[in-house]
Amino acid sequence: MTVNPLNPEHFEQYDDDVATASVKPELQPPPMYRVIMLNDDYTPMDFVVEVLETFFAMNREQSTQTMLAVHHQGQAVCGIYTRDIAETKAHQVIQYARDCNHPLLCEIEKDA
Ligand code: TYC
Repeated sequence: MTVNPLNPEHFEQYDDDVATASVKPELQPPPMYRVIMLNDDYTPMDFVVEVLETFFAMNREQSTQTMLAVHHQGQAVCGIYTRDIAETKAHQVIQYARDCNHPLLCEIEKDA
């Protein structure tokens, strides 16, 4: 960035003959990703509720409502995270479901 000596945020310190400017770093919040759970005809409802409680820290009420939203609408957002965390959660859910012989799937998409 350009240092503007008239901008009070660009605070100047003088050390003998040398002027240095300390400026706030310009940080952007990281892009966020939704983890989306998909409906299927075979995964038992109580298994989906257990998954939502285990991987998305939902209580029984939240996980039941989310499971029913997926069941009736085809999909629902179960959490919004930074990219690495969203990818990890989606992989963990798919692997756990696979280990339990259920076809449950999750995907991720960039948040608006
Ligand atoms: N549709 C499934 C059933 O009738 C239940 C289900 C809900 C499956 C949500 C997947 O993400 C899901 N057993």
